[in-house]
Amino acid sequence: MKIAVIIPALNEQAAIGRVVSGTLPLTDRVIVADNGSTDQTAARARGAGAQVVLESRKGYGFACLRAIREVGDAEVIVFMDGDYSDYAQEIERLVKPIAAGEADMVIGSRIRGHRERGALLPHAFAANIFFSLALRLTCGLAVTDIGPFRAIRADRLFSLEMQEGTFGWTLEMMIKAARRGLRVREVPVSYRKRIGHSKVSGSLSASLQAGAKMLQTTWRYLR
Ligand SMILES: Nc1nc2c(ncn2[C@@H]2O[C@H](COP(=O)(O)OP(=O)(O)O)[C@@H](O)[C@H]2O)c(=O)[nH]1
Ligand SMILES: [Mg+2]
Repeated sequence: MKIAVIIPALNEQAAIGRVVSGTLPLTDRVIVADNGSTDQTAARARGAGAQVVLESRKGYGFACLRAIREVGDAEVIVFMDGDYSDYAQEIERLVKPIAAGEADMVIGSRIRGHRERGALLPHAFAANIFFSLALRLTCGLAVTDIGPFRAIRADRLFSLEMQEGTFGWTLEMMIKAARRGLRVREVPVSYRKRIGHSKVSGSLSASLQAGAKMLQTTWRYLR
């Protein structure tokens, strides 16, 4: 299947070149969604061979919404972080159940996979378990993580009519997928320590803000 990879990125100049060059040979198209980085992220992504789209509205979801307009004829869309935490070789593992016709969306679980020490900070670990449990209880989704490293059939993603501009994006996708009867699977993925500085879990205020957005999103789409 034709695979497009979307990488939302904010000030990831130290990591993005490596992420793109590791991903490009394994896929058909790599799109970096730059959210107004003030460093060399866009230039380095382009230099490594990615297509770069710019989104001025701040937010992980807005960057993803902008990038999905560029996937062309891709049949599967993979979302991956730009900080070198995810293993590009594992894209195959995410896409396999979709290519086999067994799933519409596959979530990479860092909880079930191998984590390098310190890669997923304790509060991020706890938050992901919490939201997974909430989805299990309310939507019957058998997941252990709200992992951003995931794959979804392109036609199914467009049918979800995604809207969320914030870090709630990943939850919106999962809740809508469950509610609309998409076949959702989870596979273990590995997770290593990022290159560069975390924009979210590394800071208390950003973690609280992201957590609040995730709570709001869960509430909005479950209602
Ligand atoms: N487009 C966009 N990407 C973001 C934003 N904030 C973080 N990211 C990206 O989202 C991914 C996850 O952020 P990261 O800082 O690694 O958060 P953490 O993994 O929770 O510590 C990385 O690829 C970031 O570059 C944002 O406001 N806009
Ligand atoms: Mg990260």
